[in-house]
Amino acid sequence: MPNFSTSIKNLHFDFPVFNASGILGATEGEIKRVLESDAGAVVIKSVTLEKRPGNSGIRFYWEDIGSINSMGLPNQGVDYYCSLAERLTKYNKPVILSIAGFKKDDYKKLIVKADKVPFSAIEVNLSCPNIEGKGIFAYDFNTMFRLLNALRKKTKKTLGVKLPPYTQREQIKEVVANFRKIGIDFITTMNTFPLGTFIDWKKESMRINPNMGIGGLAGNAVKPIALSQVILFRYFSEGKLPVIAVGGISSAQDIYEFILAGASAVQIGTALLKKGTNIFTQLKRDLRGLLMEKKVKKLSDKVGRLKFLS
Ligand code: RRO
Repeated sequence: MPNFSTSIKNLHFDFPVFNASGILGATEGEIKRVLESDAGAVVIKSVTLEKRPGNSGIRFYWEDIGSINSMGLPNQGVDYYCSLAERLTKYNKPVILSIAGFKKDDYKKLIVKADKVPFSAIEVNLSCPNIEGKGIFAYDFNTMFRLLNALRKKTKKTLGVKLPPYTQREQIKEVVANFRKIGIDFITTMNTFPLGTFIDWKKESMRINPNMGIGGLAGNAVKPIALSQVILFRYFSEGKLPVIAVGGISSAQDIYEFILAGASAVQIGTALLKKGTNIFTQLKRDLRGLLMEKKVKKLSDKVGRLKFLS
C-alpha cells in the first residue's frame, strides 16, 4: 500500500489533499464536514476582524472550463473561528486559519488573535481579488515584504502566504528571496486569477453581479498557470520554500502532476464545490491506484521530481 504522507514543519498530512480556503470552511459545520471526510487537513475561509456578509447578488458561476467568483470575503469574523480552535484539535489533522485584511493593521490584529489559539498554522491571504477599490497586496512587493516581516515577529506558528499568479519569472525569484529572509514557512499558490469572467450570450449579460461581473477565475482553466507557479517557486527556492498547490486540481493525475512539479500538498477548490467531500475518498482511491501502477511506494519521494527536457 503506498504511503501518502508528507509534512511541512509541524503540519503532518497523512493524505496531503484538502480544501482550498473559501471552499467549505466558513462555518463550524462545514469545517467539521471536511475534517470528518478523507481530507488530510482543513483550511478555514479567510477571516476578517469583523463578520462580513460578502458581496451581494450572484457571486459564483461555473462551467466545465472553470469557475469565477466574487464572494467578497463572507465570513463570521475572527473571534468565531478562534472560539472553535480547541474543539477542532480532536480530529488530529492540521487546521490552518487563513487571514485577510483591508489594511496592514488588520493583519497585525488578526495574527495576534490567531496566535493565542491552537491552530496548526496561519495562511496569510495577500491575494483576494474581489475587494472593490483595494489592490492585491501580493503585487505590491514593498508593502508585502514589510507586512510579512512584522507578522513574522508576532507569531512562532507555522506561517504561510497565499499568493496570486505571477506573470514573470523575476517576480517569483524576488518573492522567494525575500520570503526566505523573512522566515516564511510555506507558500500556497495560486489564488484565483484576479480578472476572469463568463458571459451569457443569450441574455447578453454578465454571469455574476459584483464588480462588473468580473472576478477570480479558478478550475480547469487555470491549471497550466498554477503548475508553472509551483515549478518556478520550487526552482528558485531550490526546494527550500515548501509549496502547497491549488488551481484546477480535480483528479489523481492532477495531484501527481502537482507533486512532481514540487508541491508538498494540494488543495481542491472548484472540484470540491462541484462534487462535495466525497471527492477526497475518490481521490484517495484513485491516487492509490495510480501510485501502485507506477510502483511508487512513497508519494513524498516524488515531490519535485519532474524531468526537464534538454
Ligand atoms: O472571498 C472572496 O471573494 C475570495 C477570496 Br478572500 C480569495 O482569496 N479568492 C477568491 O477567489 N475569492
